[in-house]
Amino acid sequence: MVQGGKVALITGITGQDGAYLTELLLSKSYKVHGIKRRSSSLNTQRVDRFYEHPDFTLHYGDVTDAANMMALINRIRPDEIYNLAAQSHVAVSFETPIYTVNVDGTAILGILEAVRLLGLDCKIYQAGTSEMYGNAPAPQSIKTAFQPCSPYACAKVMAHHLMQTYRTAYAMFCVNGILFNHESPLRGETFVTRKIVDAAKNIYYGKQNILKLGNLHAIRDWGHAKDYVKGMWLMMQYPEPEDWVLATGQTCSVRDFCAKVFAKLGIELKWQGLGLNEVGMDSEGRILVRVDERYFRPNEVEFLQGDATKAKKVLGWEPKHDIDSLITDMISA
Ligand code: NAP
Ligand code: F7E
Repeated sequence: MVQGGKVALITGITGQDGAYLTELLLSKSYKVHGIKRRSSSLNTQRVDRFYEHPDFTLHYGDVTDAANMMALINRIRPDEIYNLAAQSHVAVSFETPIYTVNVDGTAILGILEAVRLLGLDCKIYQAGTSEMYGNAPAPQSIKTAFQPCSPYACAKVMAHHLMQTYRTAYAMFCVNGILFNHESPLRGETFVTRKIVDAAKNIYYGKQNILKLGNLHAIRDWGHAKDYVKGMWLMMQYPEPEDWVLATGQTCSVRDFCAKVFAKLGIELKWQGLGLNEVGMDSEGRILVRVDERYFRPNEVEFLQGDATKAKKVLGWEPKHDIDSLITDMISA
Protein backbone atom coordinates (compact mmCIF):
# COMPACT_ATOMS: atom_id res chain seq x y z
CA MET A 1 0.00 0.00 0.00
CA VAL A 2 1.50 3.38 -0.96
CA GLN A 3 0.93 6.20 1.54
CA GLY A 4 1.69 9.23 -0.62
CA GLY A 5 2.41 12.67 0.75
CA LYS A 6 2.79 11.96 4.46
CA VAL A 7 5.52 13.71 6.41
CA ALA A 8 7.43 11.90 9.14
CA LEU A 9 9.95 13.16 11.68
CA ILE A 10 12.30 10.56 13.12
CA THR A 11 14.42 11.25 16.18
CA GLY A 12 17.27 8.77 16.53
CA ILE A 13 17.40 8.50 12.72
CA THR A 14 21.15 7.80 12.76
CA GLY A 15 20.64 4.66 14.88
CA GLN A 16 19.84 1.09 13.84
CA ASP A 17 16.04 1.42 13.84
CA GLY A 18 16.11 4.95 12.44
CA ALA A 19 17.94 3.72 9.34
CA TYR A 20 15.55 0.83 8.69
CA LEU A 21 12.50 3.00 9.38
CA THR A 22 13.78 5.63 6.94
CA GLU A 23 14.11 2.97 4.25
CA LEU A 24 10.57 1.73 4.94
CA LEU A 25 8.94 5.18 4.97
CA LEU A 26 10.74 6.35 1.82
CA SER A 27 9.47 3.18 0.09
CA LYS A 28 5.97 4.31 1.07
CA SER A 29 6.51 7.78 -0.46
CA TYR A 30 6.80 9.62 2.86
CA LYS A 31 8.83 12.77 3.15
CA VAL A 32 11.27 11.80 5.87
CA HIS A 33 12.90 14.32 8.21
CA GLY A 34 15.37 13.28 10.85
CA ILE A 35 17.40 14.92 13.56
CA LYS A 36 21.09 14.27 13.89
CA ARG A 37 23.27 15.37 16.75
CA ARG A 38 26.28 17.55 16.23
CA SER A 39 29.27 15.33 16.84
CA SER A 40 33.01 15.83 16.47
CA SER A 41 33.14 12.73 14.29
CA LEU A 42 30.75 11.42 11.64
CA ASN A 43 27.62 9.76 13.02
CA THR A 44 25.41 9.50 9.93
CA GLN A 45 26.94 6.39 8.31
CA ARG A 46 23.74 4.36 8.62
CA VAL A 47 21.68 6.91 6.67
CA ASP A 48 24.30 8.34 4.28
CA ARG A 49 22.88 6.21 1.46
CA PHE A 50 19.65 8.30 1.56
CA TYR A 51 21.48 11.62 1.39
CA GLU A 52 20.64 12.32 -2.26
CA HIS A 53 17.03 11.14 -1.94
CA PRO A 54 14.70 14.09 -2.69
CA ASP A 55 12.35 13.15 0.19
CA PHE A 56 15.07 12.85 2.83
CA THR A 57 16.19 15.76 5.04
CA LEU A 58 18.41 15.85 8.09
CA HIS A 59 18.35 18.68 10.64
CA TYR A 60 20.67 19.30 13.54
CA GLY A 61 18.96 18.80 16.87
CA ASP A 62 18.80 17.12 20.22
CA VAL A 63 15.68 15.77 21.90
CA THR A 64 16.72 17.26 25.24
CA ASP A 65 16.58 20.76 23.72
CA ALA A 66 12.84 21.45 23.89
CA ALA A 67 13.13 24.79 22.08
CA ASN A 68 14.92 23.10 19.19
CA MET A 69 12.26 20.36 19.05
CA MET A 70 9.46 22.95 19.12
CA ALA A 71 11.08 24.93 16.29
CA LEU A 72 11.66 21.82 14.15
CA ILE A 73 8.16 20.42 14.68
CA ASN A 74 6.67 23.84 13.88
CA ARG A 75 8.72 24.04 10.66
CA ILE A 76 8.28 20.44 9.49
CA ARG A 77 4.62 20.02 10.54
CA PRO A 78 4.89 16.21 10.56
CA ASP A 79 1.95 13.83 10.30
CA GLU A 80 3.89 11.26 12.29
CA ILE A 81 6.75 11.56 14.78
CA TYR A 82 8.77 8.48 15.69
CA ASN A 83 10.73 9.13 18.88
CA LEU A 84 13.58 6.63 18.62
CA ALA A 85 16.28 8.84 20.15
CA ALA A 86 17.83 7.32 23.24
CA GLN A 87 20.93 6.53 25.21
CA SER A 88 20.00 2.94 24.48
CA HIS A 89 22.72 0.96 26.27
CA VAL A 90 21.44 -0.59 29.50
CA ALA A 91 24.88 -1.05 31.09
CA VAL A 92 25.88 2.53 30.23
CA SER A 93 22.70 3.80 31.91
CA PHE A 94 24.17 2.72 35.26
CA GLU A 95 27.24 4.88 34.53
CA THR A 96 25.27 7.91 33.29
CA PRO A 97 21.88 7.64 35.00
CA ILE A 98 20.89 11.32 35.04
CA TYR A 99 21.86 11.85 31.43
CA THR A 100 20.00 8.69 30.44
CA VAL A 101 16.83 9.72 32.24
CA ASN A 102 16.97 13.17 30.61
CA VAL A 103 17.24 11.72 27.10
CA ASP A 104 15.09 8.59 27.46
CA GLY A 105 12.50 9.77 29.98
CA THR A 106 12.10 13.54 30.18
CA ALA A 107 12.75 14.50 26.55
CA ILE A 108 9.50 13.06 25.22
CA LEU A 109 7.78 15.94 27.06
CA GLY A 110 9.38 18.43 24.67
CA ILE A 111 7.79 16.58 21.75
CA LEU A 112 4.41 16.10 23.44
CA GLU A 113 4.23 19.75 24.51
CA ALA A 114 5.28 21.00 21.08
CA VAL A 115 2.54 19.01 19.36
CA ARG A 116 -0.01 20.05 21.99
CA LEU A 117 0.85 23.76 22.06
CA LEU A 118 1.09 24.03 18.26
CA GLY A 119 -2.29 22.29 18.02
CA LEU A 120 -0.99 19.82 15.43
CA ASP A 121 -2.86 16.77 14.22
CA CYS A 122 0.22 14.60 14.54
CA LYS A 123 0.67 11.00 15.66
CA ILE A 124 3.55 10.23 18.03
CA TYR A 125 5.36 6.91 18.48
CA GLN A 126 7.44 6.25 21.58
CA ALA A 127 10.13 3.55 21.50
CA GLY A 128 9.42 1.48 24.58
CA THR A 129 11.34 -1.64 25.50
CA SER A 130 11.09 -5.10 27.03
CA GLU A 131 13.56 -3.84 29.65
CA MET A 132 10.55 -2.12 31.26
CA TYR A 133 9.40 -5.61 32.34
CA GLY A 134 12.67 -6.33 34.14
CA ASN A 135 12.41 -9.68 35.86
CA ALA A 136 8.60 -9.91 35.66
CA PRO A 137 7.47 -13.49 34.92
CA ALA A 138 7.72 -14.53 31.26
CA PRO A 139 6.13 -14.47 28.78
CA GLN A 140 5.63 -10.71 29.08
CA SER A 141 2.66 -9.25 27.25
CA ILE A 142 0.83 -5.95 27.11
CA LYS A 143 -0.88 -6.98 30.38
CA THR A 144 2.33 -7.65 32.35
CA ALA A 145 3.18 -5.09 35.07
CA PHE A 146 6.49 -3.27 34.63
CA GLN A 147 9.39 -4.00 37.01
CA PRO A 148 12.19 -1.79 35.63
CA CYS A 149 15.60 -2.47 37.12
CA SER A 150 17.99 -0.08 35.36
CA PRO A 151 18.03 3.70 34.94
CA TYR A 152 17.39 3.02 31.23
CA ALA A 153 14.26 0.99 31.95
CA CYS A 154 12.99 3.47 34.57
CA ALA A 155 13.31 6.32 32.08
CA LYS A 156 11.45 4.36 29.42
CA VAL A 157 8.64 3.55 31.88
CA MET A 158 8.35 7.27 32.61
CA ALA A 159 8.08 8.08 28.90
CA HIS A 160 5.51 5.31 28.47
CA HIS A 161 3.30 6.77 31.20
CA LEU A 162 3.69 10.31 29.85
CA MET A 163 2.46 9.07 26.48
CA GLN A 164 -0.57 7.44 28.11
CA THR A 165 -1.24 10.61 30.11
CA TYR A 166 -1.22 12.86 27.02
CA ARG A 167 -3.38 10.30 25.19
CA THR A 168 -6.09 10.41 27.84
CA ALA A 169 -5.75 14.04 29.00
CA TYR A 170 -5.57 15.72 25.58
CA ALA A 171 -6.90 13.01 23.21
CA MET A 172 -3.55 13.01 21.43
CA PHE A 173 -2.53 10.10 19.17
CA CYS A 174 0.20 8.67 21.38
CA VAL A 175 1.39 5.15 20.54
CA ASN A 176 3.66 3.07 22.79
CA GLY A 177 5.59 0.24 21.16
CA ILE A 178 7.16 -2.18 23.65
CA LEU A 179 9.80 -3.92 21.58
CA PHE A 180 11.90 -6.90 22.56
CA ASN A 181 15.54 -7.14 21.43
CA HIS A 182 15.98 -6.65 17.72
CA GLU A 183 19.28 -6.81 15.96
CA SER A 184 20.75 -6.52 12.48
CA PRO A 185 23.99 -5.80 10.66
CA LEU A 186 23.36 -2.14 11.65
CA ARG A 187 23.31 -2.94 15.39
CA GLY A 188 25.68 -0.84 17.52
CA GLU A 189 29.05 -2.56 18.03
CA THR A 190 28.79 -2.78 21.84
CA PHE A 191 25.50 -4.69 22.00
CA VAL A 192 26.08 -8.36 22.65
CA THR A 193 24.93 -9.85 19.30
CA ARG A 194 27.04 -7.52 17.21
CA LYS A 195 29.99 -7.89 19.59
CA ILE A 196 29.78 -11.69 19.25
CA VAL A 197 29.43 -11.65 15.45
CA ASP A 198 32.32 -9.20 14.98
CA ALA A 199 34.58 -11.14 17.35
CA ALA A 200 33.73 -14.55 15.87
CA LYS A 201 34.56 -13.27 12.39
CA ASN A 202 37.80 -11.72 13.62
CA ILE A 203 38.76 -14.96 15.38
CA TYR A 204 37.90 -16.95 12.25
CA TYR A 205 40.16 -14.70 10.15
CA GLY A 206 42.93 -14.79 12.79
CA LYS A 207 42.61 -11.09 13.70
CA GLN A 208 41.52 -11.63 17.33
CA ASN A 209 42.30 -14.35 19.88
CA ILE A 210 39.54 -14.19 22.42
CA LEU A 211 36.02 -12.85 23.03
CA LYS A 212 35.27 -11.59 26.55
CA LEU A 213 31.64 -11.48 27.64
CA GLY A 214 29.62 -10.81 30.80
CA ASN A 215 26.56 -12.82 31.82
CA LEU A 216 26.41 -15.79 29.44
CA HIS A 217 23.14 -17.08 30.84
CA ALA A 218 20.83 -14.11 30.29
CA ILE A 219 18.02 -15.11 27.93
CA ARG A 220 16.59 -12.73 25.38
CA ASP A 221 13.80 -12.80 22.81
CA TRP A 222 15.64 -11.87 19.62
CA GLY A 223 14.34 -10.66 16.27
CA HIS A 224 15.44 -8.66 13.22
CA ALA A 225 15.14 -4.85 13.26
CA LYS A 226 13.68 -4.83 9.75
CA ASP A 227 10.61 -6.72 11.00
CA TYR A 228 10.26 -4.43 14.01
CA VAL A 229 10.21 -1.10 12.15
CA LYS A 230 7.40 -2.51 10.00
CA GLY A 231 5.55 -3.13 13.27
CA MET A 232 6.12 0.47 14.40
CA TRP A 233 4.59 1.76 11.20
CA LEU A 234 1.61 -0.63 11.44
CA MET A 235 0.90 0.60 15.00
CA MET A 236 0.78 4.18 13.71
CA GLN A 237 -1.70 3.24 10.95
CA TYR A 238 -4.11 1.54 13.37
CA PRO A 239 -7.15 3.82 13.89
CA GLU A 240 -6.71 4.04 17.68
CA PRO A 241 -3.58 5.06 19.60
CA GLU A 242 -2.70 2.08 21.78
CA ASP A 243 0.13 0.15 23.44
CA TRP A 244 1.67 -2.81 21.62
CA VAL A 245 4.27 -5.52 22.19
CA LEU A 246 6.53 -6.76 19.37
CA ALA A 247 8.50 -9.95 19.95
CA THR A 248 9.31 -13.14 18.09
CA GLY A 249 8.73 -15.31 21.17
CA GLN A 250 11.97 -17.11 20.16
CA THR A 251 14.46 -17.08 23.00
CA CYS A 252 18.07 -18.07 23.40
CA SER A 253 20.77 -17.43 25.99
CA VAL A 254 23.81 -15.27 25.25
CA ARG A 255 25.91 -18.46 25.39
CA ASP A 256 23.70 -20.28 22.86
CA PHE A 257 23.69 -17.23 20.58
CA CYS A 258 27.48 -17.28 20.75
CA ALA A 259 27.58 -21.02 19.98
CA LYS A 260 25.27 -20.55 16.98
CA VAL A 261 27.43 -17.75 15.55
CA PHE A 262 30.68 -19.71 15.88
CA ALA A 263 28.96 -22.83 14.50
CA LYS A 264 27.93 -20.91 11.38
CA LEU A 265 31.63 -20.20 10.87
CA GLY A 266 32.43 -23.89 11.29
CA ILE A 267 33.73 -23.64 14.87
CA GLU A 268 31.94 -25.92 17.38
CA LEU A 269 32.34 -24.44 20.87
CA LYS A 270 32.61 -26.72 23.90
CA TRP A 271 31.77 -25.11 27.25
CA GLN A 272 33.60 -25.85 30.46
CA GLY A 273 33.68 -24.42 33.98
CA LEU A 274 31.24 -22.35 35.98
CA GLY A 275 30.70 -18.68 36.76
CA LEU A 276 33.77 -16.55 36.17
CA ASN A 277 35.68 -19.67 35.10
CA GLU A 278 33.32 -20.64 32.32
CA VAL A 279 35.03 -20.82 28.94
CA GLY A 280 34.16 -21.73 25.36
CA MET A 281 36.80 -23.81 23.55
CA ASP A 282 37.27 -25.01 20.00
CA SER A 283 37.88 -28.67 19.09
CA GLU A 284 41.62 -28.24 19.76
CA GLY A 285 41.01 -26.95 23.29
CA ARG A 286 41.86 -23.34 22.42
CA ILE A 287 39.92 -20.94 24.66
CA LEU A 288 37.96 -18.58 22.41
CA VAL A 289 35.37 -17.21 24.86
CA ARG A 290 35.90 -16.10 28.45
CA VAL A 291 33.77 -14.44 31.12
CA ASP A 292 34.91 -11.00 32.22
CA GLU A 293 33.15 -9.48 35.19
CA ARG A 294 33.68 -5.97 33.80
CA TYR A 295 30.67 -6.70 31.58
CA PHE A 296 28.38 -7.67 34.49
CA ARG A 297 25.62 -5.20 35.36
CA PRO A 298 24.62 -4.04 38.86
CA ASN A 299 21.17 -5.54 38.11
CA GLU A 300 20.59 -8.13 35.43
CA VAL A 301 17.40 -8.94 33.55
CA GLU A 302 17.58 -12.72 33.30
CA PHE A 303 14.75 -13.89 31.10
CA LEU A 304 12.73 -11.97 28.55
CA GLN A 305 10.24 -13.64 26.26
CA GLY A 306 7.56 -11.55 24.62
CA ASP A 307 3.97 -12.34 23.79
CA ALA A 308 3.05 -10.35 20.67
CA THR A 309 -0.36 -11.95 20.20
CA LYS A 310 -2.15 -8.58 20.06
CA ALA A 311 0.09 -7.16 17.31
CA LYS A 312 -0.13 -10.39 15.34
CA LYS A 313 -3.90 -10.67 15.57
CA VAL A 314 -4.90 -7.02 15.26
CA LEU A 315 -2.15 -5.56 13.03
CA GLY A 316 -1.34 -8.74 11.12
CA TRP A 317 2.32 -8.24 12.11
CA GLU A 318 4.44 -11.33 11.49
CA PRO A 319 8.24 -11.38 11.73
CA LYS A 320 9.94 -12.85 8.65
CA HIS A 321 13.23 -13.58 10.41
CA ASP A 322 14.11 -16.12 13.08
CA ILE A 323 17.32 -16.25 15.14
CA ASP A 324 19.11 -18.36 12.51
CA SER A 325 18.32 -16.06 9.59
CA LEU A 326 19.20 -13.05 11.77
CA ILE A 327 22.63 -14.54 12.48
CA THR A 328 23.16 -15.38 8.81
CA ASP A 329 22.31 -11.79 7.87
CA MET A 330 24.63 -10.37 10.54
CA ILE A 331 27.53 -12.62 9.57
CA SER A 332 27.25 -12.02 5.85
CA ALA A 333 27.12 -8.23 6.20
P1 NAP B 1 20.58 3.14 18.69
O1 NAP B 1 21.12 2.43 17.50
O2 NAP B 1 21.40 3.24 19.92
O3 NAP B 1 20.17 4.61 18.20
C1 NAP B 1 19.87 5.61 19.11
C2 NAP B 1 19.69 6.90 18.34
O4 NAP B 1 19.34 7.95 19.25
C3 NAP B 1 20.93 7.37 17.59
O5 NAP B 1 20.53 7.93 16.37
C4 NAP B 1 21.48 8.46 18.50
O6 NAP B 1 22.25 9.44 17.83
C5 NAP B 1 20.17 9.07 18.95
N1 NAP B 1 20.28 9.92 20.14
C6 NAP B 1 20.83 9.62 21.33
N2 NAP B 1 20.71 10.66 22.17
C7 NAP B 1 20.08 11.65 21.49
C8 NAP B 1 19.68 12.96 21.79
N3 NAP B 1 19.90 13.48 23.00
N4 NAP B 1 19.04 13.68 20.85
C9 NAP B 1 18.83 13.16 19.62
N5 NAP B 1 19.20 11.94 19.26
C10 NAP B 1 19.81 11.18 20.18
O7 NAP B 1 19.17 2.49 19.12
P2 NAP B 1 18.21 1.50 18.30
O8 NAP B 1 18.63 0.10 18.59
O9 NAP B 1 18.05 1.98 16.92
O10 NAP B 1 16.85 1.71 19.10
C11 NAP B 1 15.93 2.74 18.75
C12 NAP B 1 15.04 3.05 19.93
O11 NAP B 1 14.34 1.88 20.33
C13 NAP B 1 15.79 3.52 21.17
O12 NAP B 1 14.96 4.45 21.82
C14 NAP B 1 15.92 2.27 22.03
O13 NAP B 1 16.02 2.62 23.38
C15 NAP B 1 14.63 1.57 21.69
N6 NAP B 1 14.64 0.11 21.75
C16 NAP B 1 15.58 -0.61 21.09
C17 NAP B 1 15.50 -1.99 21.10
C18 NAP B 1 16.50 -2.84 20.36
O14 NAP B 1 16.56 -4.05 20.62
N7 NAP B 1 17.23 -2.30 19.41
C19 NAP B 1 14.46 -2.64 21.78
C20 NAP B 1 13.51 -1.85 22.43
C21 NAP B 1 13.60 -0.48 22.38
P3 NAP B 1 23.85 9.24 17.60
O15 NAP B 1 23.95 8.40 16.35
O16 NAP B 1 24.33 10.62 17.44
O17 NAP B 1 24.38 8.53 18.80
O1 F7E C 1 22.70 -7.25 26.28
C1 F7E C 1 24.40 -9.78 28.24
C2 F7E C 1 23.82 -8.58 28.95
O2 F7E C 1 23.50 -4.97 25.70
C3 F7E C 1 21.96 -8.44 26.13
C4 F7E C 1 19.07 -2.52 23.93
O3 F7E C 1 18.76 -2.38 22.57
O4 F7E C 1 17.70 -4.48 24.10
C5 F7E C 1 19.01 -3.99 24.31
O5 F7E C 1 19.36 -4.11 25.68
C6 F7E C 1 22.35 -9.40 27.23
C7 F7E C 1 22.34 -8.78 28.62
O6 F7E C 1 21.15 -5.71 25.12
C8 F7E C 1 27.78 -8.92 27.29
O7 F7E C 1 24.13 -8.64 30.34
C9 F7E C 1 26.77 -10.59 28.23
O8 F7E C 1 21.78 -9.69 29.53
O9 F7E C 1 23.01 -6.62 23.85
P1 F7E C 1 22.68 -6.08 25.17
P2 F7E C 1 20.07 -5.40 26.26
O10 F7E C 1 20.69 -5.03 27.53
O11 F7E C 1 19.12 -6.56 26.27
C10 F7E C 1 16.68 -3.83 24.87
C11 F7E C 1 15.35 -4.44 24.46
C12 F7E C 1 16.74 -2.36 24.75
O12 F7E C 1 15.71 -1.69 24.84
C13 F7E C 1 18.08 -1.71 24.76
O13 F7E C 1 18.01 -0.41 24.19
O14 F7E C 1 23.68 -9.82 27.01
N1 F7E C 1 25.82 -9.65 27.93
N2 F7E C 1 27.97 -10.15 27.84
C14 F7E C 1 26.42 -8.61 27.35
N3 F7E C 1 25.92 -7.46 26.86
C15 F7E C 1 26.79 -6.59 26.30
N4 F7E C 1 26.32 -5.45 25.77
N5 F7E C 1 28.13 -6.84 26.22
C16 F7E C 1 28.69 -7.99 26.69
O15 F7E C 1 29.89 -8.21 26.64
